[in-house]
Amino acid sequence: MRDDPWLPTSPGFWRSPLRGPWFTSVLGVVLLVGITVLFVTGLVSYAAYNPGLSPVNDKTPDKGILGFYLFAWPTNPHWLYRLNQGLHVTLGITLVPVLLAKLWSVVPKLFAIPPVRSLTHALERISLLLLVGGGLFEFVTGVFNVQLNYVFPGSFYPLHFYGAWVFFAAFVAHALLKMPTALRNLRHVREERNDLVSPRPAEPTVSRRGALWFVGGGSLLLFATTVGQNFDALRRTALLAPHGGAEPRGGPNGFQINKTAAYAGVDAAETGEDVWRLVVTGRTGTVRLGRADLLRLPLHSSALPIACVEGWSTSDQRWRGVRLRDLAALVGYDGDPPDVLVESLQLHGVFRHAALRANQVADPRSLLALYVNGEELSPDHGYPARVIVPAAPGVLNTKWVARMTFGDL
Ligand SMILES: Nc1nc2c(c(=O)[nH]1)N[C@H]1C(S)=C(S)[C@@H](COP(=O)(O)O)O[C@H]1N2
Ligand SMILES: [Mo]
Repeated sequence: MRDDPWLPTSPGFWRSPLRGPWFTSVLGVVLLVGITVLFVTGLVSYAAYNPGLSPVNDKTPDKGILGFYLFAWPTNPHWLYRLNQGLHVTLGITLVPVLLAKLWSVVPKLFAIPPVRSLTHALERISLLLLVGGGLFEFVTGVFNVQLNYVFPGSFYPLHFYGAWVFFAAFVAHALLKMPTALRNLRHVREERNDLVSPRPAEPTVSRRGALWFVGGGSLLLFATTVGQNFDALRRTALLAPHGGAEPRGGPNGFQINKTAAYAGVDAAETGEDVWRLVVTGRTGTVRLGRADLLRLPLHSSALPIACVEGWSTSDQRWRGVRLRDLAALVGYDGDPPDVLVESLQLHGVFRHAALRANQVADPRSLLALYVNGEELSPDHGYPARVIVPAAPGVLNTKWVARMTFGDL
């Protein structure tokens, strides 16, 4: 039965002459570098939410020891999140063909019998299960979040965060175990016999190098149709990105929109000059400001991008509005502003509110914006007022702001 070539448990069943230590090792080394970068940029991206600041930003229970590294997210340089997240998402998508090819190259091992030969072998197989399962899980949740526009509202972060730690732990163990073999395989292009090499290989239809070019070509194609979502001039080339394609409209407000006012259930009846009031609360009580009141405060400009966790971003837009720290000063915080909870007119949805840390409030470029690129905000970009903070992920830039509560959260 063991040698019945009709069963996947038989080594003779797997006939591709491409499989072998060299092919697997090349892909492994590419993933070693790529996945390490994905892991680091992913952890950094998670920190950017200030997840420890308030359950409003992130509800991951018991980040516990896995959250040991979290730090107060800085506001400099102002493109920090844009770069980090652009790298994370673009690289993740680019590596999909490499991951699939790597899994294909070792798939006979999945069917090897006996499934477990010894205790060490059992441990190795469990770590492989975590590695393959964890890897697929991270790539699938990541791609779904990007493509389907937050299919897991609120639960994506904990899933992707815990998954990343499980995956990376298995990945490190695997890399340490296999590194010496991989390096040896890369030096001796001549094939050693191992259990990846088919005992009765079929006629080759493509060389190993040709197959690698094929995988690399797939990666290049994905890269070329994704990376453009981070650059206004290239956006049209981002065919595979949900926020690629043409700009939404022309004009000053003609840049990417995450959720429209209609989607958020915010309608014109709530945002008109005579109904909308911004309610600001702090140490000295509450003040209510209409748009005309805000316009009488000192207005400032800052050039800042919108950079979404989904991996798309805009170039710098010119925002104009009231400094967050000036609003804090109105309710009793002169000089040293505290954290703030920002709530919007939107009644449902995880992004209807966000917490900002004191350093973000204090930055002179952080605004409650009323204008963008010389024009009033459009309804979809958050009219009558939205937050914009340097270096922060898009979700912290709350649109249709209704209420700001200053004080240590
Ligand atoms: N009230 C509210 N604010 C919000 C959101 C939302 O859904 N509701 N989406 C956020 C997200 S995820 C992003 S990326 C930015 C996008 O801003 P834009 O649509 O103006 O480009 O808005 C943020 N502000
Ligand atoms: Mo976003």
